[in-house]
Amino acid sequence: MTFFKFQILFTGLLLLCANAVSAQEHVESRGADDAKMAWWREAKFGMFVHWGVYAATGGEFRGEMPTNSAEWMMNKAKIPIADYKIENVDKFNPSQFDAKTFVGLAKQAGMKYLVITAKHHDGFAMFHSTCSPYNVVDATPFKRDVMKELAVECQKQSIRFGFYYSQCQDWHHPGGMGNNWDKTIKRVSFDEYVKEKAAPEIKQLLTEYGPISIFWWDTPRDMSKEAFESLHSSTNLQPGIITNDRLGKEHRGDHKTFERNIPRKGPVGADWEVCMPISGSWGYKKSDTKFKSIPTLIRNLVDIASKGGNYLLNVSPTGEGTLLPDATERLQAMGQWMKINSASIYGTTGSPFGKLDWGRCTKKAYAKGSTLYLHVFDWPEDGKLFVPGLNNEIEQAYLLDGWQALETSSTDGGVTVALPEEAPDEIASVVVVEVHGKLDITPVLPKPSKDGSLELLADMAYLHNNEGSEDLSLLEEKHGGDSYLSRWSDAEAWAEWSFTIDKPGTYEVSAEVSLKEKKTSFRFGLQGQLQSAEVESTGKLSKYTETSLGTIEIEKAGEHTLLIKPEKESWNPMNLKKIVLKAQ
Ligand code: H79
Repeated sequence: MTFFKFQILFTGLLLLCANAVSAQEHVESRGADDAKMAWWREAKFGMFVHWGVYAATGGEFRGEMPTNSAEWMMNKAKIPIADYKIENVDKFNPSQFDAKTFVGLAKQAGMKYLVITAKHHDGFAMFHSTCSPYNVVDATPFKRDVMKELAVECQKQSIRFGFYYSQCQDWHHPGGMGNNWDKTIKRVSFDEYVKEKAAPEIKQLLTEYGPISIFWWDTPRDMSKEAFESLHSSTNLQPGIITNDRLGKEHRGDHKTFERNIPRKGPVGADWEVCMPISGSWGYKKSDTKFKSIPTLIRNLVDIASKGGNYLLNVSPTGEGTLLPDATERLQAMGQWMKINSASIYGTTGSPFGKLDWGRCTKKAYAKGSTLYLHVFDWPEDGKLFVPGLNNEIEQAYLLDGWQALETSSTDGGVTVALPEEAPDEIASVVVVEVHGKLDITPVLPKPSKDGSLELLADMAYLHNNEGSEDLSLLEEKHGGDSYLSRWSDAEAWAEWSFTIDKPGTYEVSAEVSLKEKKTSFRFGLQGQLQSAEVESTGKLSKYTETSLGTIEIEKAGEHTLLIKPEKESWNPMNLKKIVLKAQ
């Protein structure tokens, strides 16, 4: 080790110690629950597990695959309770299940907590319920309380443990919500279901399974005050337990939830979590090949952390009790990345910057300065990483992988970090920048040039595509130096641009697009004022033309956001190079 490297290592260690001491005081406060939420905010990354008797047939019912997401099979195929018992409950025998290996995988991936479906909407208890024999010990050939095994193992391996419990939908109990297909059910009231099943089961889960850190409700529906109170009060059985916002309508819980979707910005002043399956289905589904790529998964984690949220990534044990190699490989790859880069994730808060062309940023703020973790997705070819708007004095900059020191230079517009030629990681390389004093960042948003026209380029867009995951196809791609929005086959995916203007007024909006099909339609404009537009074929995707979309009114000077959202019924994939706004 050269002396220089040693010095960085030494400073690094000193900083680590200093940070450990001061971290507590300087975590951004979000209110009265700071102490309770501290571990969860630090953790950032958890494993969600959907496991139930639907896995026995991999979501198939008598040779048919009724649903996108296997845990919904009973509902989608309108399976009577008696048939679900024969086809799924009686066949649930996951003899390969080993809690130690399973929890070990979560740990290897760098996950700090695990939340598992104790009971999903099908009503089947994956634990030894004392109030209903419809459970894994009493009703399946397997006869093992898998929740107990996992609870014990998580404690051994220092993984925080939590339960998912479907409190309103229960397609088995005659008072549960959701089952309108099994005509043999002799209905009782929802309150009766709560009294006989939900409340006692929840109480049992919160008293007989050791320390429970999280209770994850799902699909809130209206219920009586009494039912709500009896479910809600049971969480007091575990002091410090964290609950989500899905118990009842308008009940906020401790954190917000985003399902299968990463918000463009984290909600301000709130804790939040994105849950998402690693593949297409939550529960194990035989034919599910929609595994998200390793780059997508790692960049999702980074993206969510850069917005201040947690990532709860779901895996789906099979009917044998194991994960498919597609899942384990991905978890291990995430773990490899975390091994080197986890300091840029754990305990960080969101980015102080707007959109960064090359990737994302997370930060840790201390009394005397801040650490910025620059996650470089697109390694600059000229070796210069420009950090726009950063005015602070730079104490030191280095690569997180190997701690190689990097030169920085400050200019009026920001800081440039000189990078080595090769990216340490193809997916996300972390450049650490330590700055002195309070963060001083000038927001940099695109604004009109002197002639009053404003170009919004493809690489300046925020994409709502879950970081290029397979569920939402829309990518920003580069050809010959220019960026394009492409592969926009999914009408749920959309794009937006933030910018600032000095002069309110009417602006003409045009777009440089290409389109193979006859035409496509979408809505565009400022948030809340979207209007329809249609563009005609350009013959092929490689041929671009500039088309006028119409005019918009911008009433105030300052920051604005322009959106383009596909029209679901009449969308055909178009490529987009840029949007141009011209003052009229
Ligand atoms: O447990 C997972 C889902 O089963 C559950 N929440 C996550 C964490 C969930 N319950 N309801 N919903 C999500 C929203 C409704 C989804 C549906 Fe569908 C759309 C039900 C029927 C169509 C997805 C696609 C599930 C089945 C088919």
